[in-house]
Amino acid sequence: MSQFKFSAGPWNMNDGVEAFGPAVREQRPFEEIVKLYKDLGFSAVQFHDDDAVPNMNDLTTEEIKAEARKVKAILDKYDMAAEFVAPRLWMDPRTTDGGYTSNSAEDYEFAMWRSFRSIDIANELGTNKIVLWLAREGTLCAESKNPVEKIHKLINSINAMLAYDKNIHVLIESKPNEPIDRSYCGTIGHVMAVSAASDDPSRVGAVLESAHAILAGLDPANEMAFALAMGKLGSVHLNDQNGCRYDQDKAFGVESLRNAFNQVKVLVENGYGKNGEYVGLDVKAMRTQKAEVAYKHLQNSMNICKMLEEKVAKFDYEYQAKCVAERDYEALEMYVIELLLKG
Ligand code: 3MF
Ligand code: MG
Repeated sequence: MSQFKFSAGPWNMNDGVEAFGPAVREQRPFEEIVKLYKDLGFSAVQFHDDDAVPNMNDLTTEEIKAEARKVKAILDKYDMAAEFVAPRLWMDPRTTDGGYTSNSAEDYEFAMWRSFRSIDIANELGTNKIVLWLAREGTLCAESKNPVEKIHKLINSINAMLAYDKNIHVLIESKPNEPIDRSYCGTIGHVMAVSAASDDPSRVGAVLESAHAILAGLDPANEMAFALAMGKLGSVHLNDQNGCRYDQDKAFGVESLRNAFNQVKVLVENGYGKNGEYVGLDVKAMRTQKAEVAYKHLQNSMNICKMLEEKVAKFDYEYQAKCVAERDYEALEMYVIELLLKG
């Protein structure tokens, strides 16, 4: 039994398309994904704004809300919640240069329109969480933007969202690079600073994705710990990553088990989930995976998380204290490895 409630996004059931090759599997219809997630033991679905309302750019606000209500009915049918809505700004030709930090005033307006509509969609889906993965907020050409001005612009954009809806919480998902060269919000420390500088820090928190921390050369568990220490870890995207290469979104724990153990340990020790936070996954099926079994990356990630919860429950804090008192960290390290390798 897990103490956590799990969530995943529809994009985690993908068709295998990537930068070097086309789709290799059929995209499953949305309702089928919701049913599958329910059967796998998930409690909530994560949404991009256009996962919920695909053609939203062509619709009025009222039409967008009506479409979102149809999605809510599908969630209700399977007794599933919506965890968050994230404006997918990085997909539109109007945000090639970013949204909140774009050099084009018109593109900035579009980004804000999408953000406000994301809040409308979130309200219809019954969640007050907006996630900002700031995919293109930064530069491809370092000299193309004034970074200080743009960081103020980003904070002002978040303030506008907070003002638009007094109930909404904005969670920023840090990532140091990709698809751009240099991001403005690369780590949890950056997110905490933006939160502190906002009009209502109590409503601006963080999403930590394991792979994003690794890409920044940081330890995911310590990044989670930093946000937890500030009371601002609103969600996590558990996955794994083999070093500093392309963003892999591997199944949680398959690359570095000890790292994964420490992520689960810090979440358990700090009562993560007690305020309704979900353990979100952001994992990608290998392109080689056949369509019928292209959900195992999700199932495995959840099971690995649950197995690690059991390991955390077994963790001998008395022995840890003894090792710490004797400053015998070699013994403590060996204990952790044995805990993970032995039954
Ligand atoms: C990018 C990501 C994204 C975001 C998601 C929610 C596809 O590296 O991890 O997942 O998490 O879009 O904002
Ligand atoms: Mg993610």
